[in-house]
Amino acid sequence: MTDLSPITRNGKTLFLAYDQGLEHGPVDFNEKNADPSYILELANSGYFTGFICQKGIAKHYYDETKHDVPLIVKLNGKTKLDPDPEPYSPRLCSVEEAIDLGAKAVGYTIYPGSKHQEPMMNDFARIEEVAHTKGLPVILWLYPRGEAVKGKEKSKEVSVYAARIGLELGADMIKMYYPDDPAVLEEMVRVAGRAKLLVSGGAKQSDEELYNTAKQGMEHGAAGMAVGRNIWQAENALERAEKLAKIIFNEQ
Ligand code: FBP
Repeated sequence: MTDLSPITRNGKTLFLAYDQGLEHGPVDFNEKNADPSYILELANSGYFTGFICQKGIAKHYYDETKHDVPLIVKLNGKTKLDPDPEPYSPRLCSVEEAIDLGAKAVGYTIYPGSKHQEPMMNDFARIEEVAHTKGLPVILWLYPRGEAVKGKEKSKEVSVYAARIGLELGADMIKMYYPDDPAVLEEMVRVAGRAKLLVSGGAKQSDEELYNTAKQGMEHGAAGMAVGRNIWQAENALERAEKLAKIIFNEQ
């Protein structure tokens, strides 16, 4: 079993995600949060068990002597400029390069249902093998997409199948959207077995909505959250981080 202690607290997880500059483009940013130094300050506040970014941000901004928050390098990614409705996320970084940058874990996205799922699965298999040989936890983003699952991305059938894919492929943690139904989440957690399920933050939510997502997720078996925009786009980013940490780590 991979040692997950470097990226968990009380066995639970709260990651700050900052790969949206590649995935969505600068449209997500304002002057303050376009600056990776500001995001790393937030990530280093003590509330997070990991900071997720692409290799360029890690290379230019992450400093192991200054930042205590564990680094998680995303090994693949895509842009919104690609017109293909069947998403493909190519590999952009190796496990070895991520380790050299200081990574304590690596991340990878697969889009189950996409016509291109096979090369992503093959690539992930290689990454999983190398990372685990080196003792690094592997986090798999599983976002059902493409014509085959259109309109069913958050359905019980597809969500539960996608969660199981994470276990079958050897991920330590899987990151998925909250399915909007606690019973479906429980089923996803059940079929994911020993692969821990993390709930994604998604687009803007109010304070109450965000805390409710966290509470519901934790009550129904999730092992934590990976949040991006709902933290660093918020005026009260640190207050939100503190509150999420209390919910997730069960600290009063
Ligand atoms: P957010 O909390 O900002 O949604 O980030 C989570 C995340 O998984 C990021 O890691 C990734 O960049 C983004 O969502 C992908 O969003 P999508 O593919 O849904 O546009």
